[in-house]
Amino acid sequence: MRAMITLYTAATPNGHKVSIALEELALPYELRVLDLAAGEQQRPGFLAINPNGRIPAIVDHAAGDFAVFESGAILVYLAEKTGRLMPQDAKGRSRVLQWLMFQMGGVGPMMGQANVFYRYLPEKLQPAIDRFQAEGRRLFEVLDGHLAQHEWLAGDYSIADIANWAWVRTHRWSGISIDGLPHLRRWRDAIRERPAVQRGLERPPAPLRLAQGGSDDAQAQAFAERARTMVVTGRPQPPQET
Ligand SMILES: N[C@@H](CCC(=O)N[C@@H](CS)C(=O)NCC(=O)O)C(=O)O
Repeated sequence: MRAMITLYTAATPNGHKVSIALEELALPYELRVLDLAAGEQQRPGFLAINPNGRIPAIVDHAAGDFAVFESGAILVYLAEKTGRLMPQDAKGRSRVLQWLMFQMGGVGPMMGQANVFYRYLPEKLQPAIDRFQAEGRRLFEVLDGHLAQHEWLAGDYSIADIANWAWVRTHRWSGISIDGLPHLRRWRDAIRERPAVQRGLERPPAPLRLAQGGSDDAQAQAFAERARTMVVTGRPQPPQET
């Protein structure tokens, strides 16, 4: 039987946000894992689902094959579809959206650029590395300050926690320390314990070293090499549609 939802994804923080949410919501879904270094995200078939040529994206077969792209928009769609992981009153919903936007406009882009300049580009542009790592650290301090007073980012555990957590867990890969941020660490550890989160990180499996930040083992080097190919070529040639 066909799953309710198809998730187009890869083993990245933005992809894992959605697989974790789907696991938390216990929605039946199937994975289509795209090879980003090979440019599968630029195939016409996928561009019809996400014209931006990026993962993640979903197609909801239970809603007339409705396609959604942008990880934040997907999380909101899933929360609204199920009435879970986000309150329905205006203020509660707004609190969740504030911390979701904080991740989408801040944590994700800053850590993403830190990864590009710190890990992937062959040239080491130190001012760029410093800028993105410092801004990432500043955002972590904002999270830590808020979590000093609150168990979760916005009321109960929500899509805002999932979105931020999927990036924060990879802080070592971006070269950004969480030393001296005990509340962020407490929250990071608590979310990591959730069975649905652990299942979501397996779909597809997170590269071990992405979270641990080591660069000296073969797995980390292979991951960085593939990401470098994608960043340097900018727009990989799409393989033949199959
Ligand atoms: N704002 C987008 C970002 C999506 C994004 O950048 N996805 C990356 C993987 S995390 C990707 O597909 N990269 C492929 C490429 O750069 O060609 C979202 O949150 O969905």
